Amino acid sequence: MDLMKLSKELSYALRHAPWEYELELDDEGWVEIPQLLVALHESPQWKEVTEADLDQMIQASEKKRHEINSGRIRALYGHSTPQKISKSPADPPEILYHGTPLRSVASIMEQGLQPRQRQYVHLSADIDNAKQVGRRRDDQPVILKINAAQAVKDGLLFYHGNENIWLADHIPARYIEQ
Ligand code: HQG
Repeated sequence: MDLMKLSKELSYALRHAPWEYELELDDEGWVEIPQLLVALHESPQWKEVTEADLDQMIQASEKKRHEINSGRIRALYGHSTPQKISKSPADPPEILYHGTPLRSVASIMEQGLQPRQRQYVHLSADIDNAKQVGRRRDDQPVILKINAAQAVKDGLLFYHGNENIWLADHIPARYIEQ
């Protein structure tokens, strides 16, 4: 089974278009695995998929994009559905990073980091991860440094995505350094 393809399909279903699979995400983005399997089984390429395959898909992925708990599954970050997924605030590292193309930097330094199409701004816990994220759009991304410690002191909320990814509602430009 092509686990990478399965992961992409699940990201699409659980981050962007659950209604196409007749799924409804709860407040925290969870769906019941049996319901997800019913939807997947309608497609010929996924008609054999089991919960064990979903487990294996999560294990095999180099990025932790999904999690399973008590018979439910959810995407950990990346959502664009109209109903904002609720995340519990958590304490981020003092410095976070964000990789972006040079062409976006002037606008970011003016307006701050905005979630754009997604529900949250995505930040990286280390420079390597930020580079990887930025390279999706540009070979030579700019790595912006976010003063998360100061932002927390000032009352901004951060949320945990996975071990490398932190989320925020908006990062004002005063916390961003080039
Ligand atoms: C930019 C993938 C101009 C921002 C990745 C980024 C990540 C602005 C783009 C995760 C701006 C949004 C998320 C402003 C933000 N002016 N541009 N004021 N504010 N931007 O894809 O962080 O592999 O929604 O710099 O690896 O690139 O799918 O966010 O370039 O972890 O699991 O607007 O998605 O994960 O782009 O990526 P995105 P992102 P997966």
